[in-house]
Amino acid sequence: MNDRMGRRRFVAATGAAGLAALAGCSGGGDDPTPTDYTEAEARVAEYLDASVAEDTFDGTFADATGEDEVVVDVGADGNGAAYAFAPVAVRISAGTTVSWQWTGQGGVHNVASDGDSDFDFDSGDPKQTGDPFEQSFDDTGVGLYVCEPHRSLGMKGGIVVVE
Ligand SMILES: [Cu+2]
Repeated sequence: MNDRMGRRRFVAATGAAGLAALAGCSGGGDDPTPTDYTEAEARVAEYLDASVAEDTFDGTFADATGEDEVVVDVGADGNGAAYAFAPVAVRISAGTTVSWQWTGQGGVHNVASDGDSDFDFDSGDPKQTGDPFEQSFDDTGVGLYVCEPHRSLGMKGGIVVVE
């Protein structure tokens, strides 16, 4: 009987607050658990915490709301070498263009939407240098993406699009 009640209580705790708590726990450090995540931010944190190195995603979102264009470096330091996106998690306003720019470090990379991303986008074949990949995010939602060659190393990123 006690078991059953405990389980029911756990189910009730899931949702945005539950996800944020889980994301904080899996960080494993002494950092305070972020309790102020929105539901969208919790989705990004859950996606990143599953595999991205702790020194790459520290639970915070770069705030780029109100900007026309945001640059994300492809091949930034993280996940053991130049296997990260920077900023790895960013909050933008609807209508913002994200420009992924290749640093030339860490071999070849690409940008491909992944998981339960609300947006579909794909930069094409992995490359080491070349033109930026630009994508406009005109609706609110969550963008989750991965570098396919470095998926196993945790080269992933997330975007929260707010009004
Ligand atoms: Cu990569």
